[in-house]
Amino acid sequence: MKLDIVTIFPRMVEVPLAESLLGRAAARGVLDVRVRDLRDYTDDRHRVVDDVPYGGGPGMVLKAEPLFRAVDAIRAERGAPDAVVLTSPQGRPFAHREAERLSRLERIVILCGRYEGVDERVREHLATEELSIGDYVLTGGELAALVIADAVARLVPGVVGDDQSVVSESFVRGLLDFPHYTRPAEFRSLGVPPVLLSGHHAEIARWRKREAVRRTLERRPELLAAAVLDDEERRVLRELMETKEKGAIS
Ligand code: JD2
Repeated sequence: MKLDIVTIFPRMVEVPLAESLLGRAAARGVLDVRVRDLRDYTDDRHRVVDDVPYGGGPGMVLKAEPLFRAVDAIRAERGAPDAVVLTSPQGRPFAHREAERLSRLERIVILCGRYEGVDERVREHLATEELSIGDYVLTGGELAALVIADAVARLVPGVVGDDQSVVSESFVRGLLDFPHYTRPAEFRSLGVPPVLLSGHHAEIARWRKREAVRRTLERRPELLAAAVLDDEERRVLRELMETKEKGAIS
């Protein structure tokens, strides 16, 4: 996968990428990530990327021209992108489904906005999609771009060591993860659920399913509507919902 990230704060993006799993994947050649300084695509002496908003009002707006020129350069050097993602608080919610979709593309560009936002012509005529990583306001698109890059790239085959752990994990199936423990078996007098030490693989699998369903029901019940459950998980869910109802009555 070829990934280009366009920003006025390249170091803010380069450092986390280099330190993470994605840096190692890039080093092995599985991923080809390039961070581009938006100011390199200006044509004035002061490398200006922002301007005052038409219609007035506070704050500045990221200019359209440097962003269009950056994507033109990426197209020339790397081939036509399959997606040009604009990060913004107005975007569609980014979730695991979007990460999976983007992970199947060969060339992706992510544009990081700043200031009060970007010229609307970027949204309408340059970006192919607009995504938001959550309902809170950041100071710019860099952290959102890193979140998207991380979630997408780890789904590219060969980026994470074990492909199996990627397919079996939490959001793929729509349930929260079960609890994990490692050695020692007793830590500051805190134990580990005995079933995990028992060596009974079938019982361990059942316990994990039960805990995953229990946590999801307690913390994120809205996920259950879309979750793909097997017979055992459905049985456990029914059982937990019955005990919950009884608890509510008494
Ligand atoms: C951004 C800003 C509009 C006030 C470019 C914020 C985002 N989930 C998310 N929260 N915030 C962002 C985000 C993304 C890009 C920009 N700002 C600051 N914009 C109103 C402040 C500028 C995502 N994705």
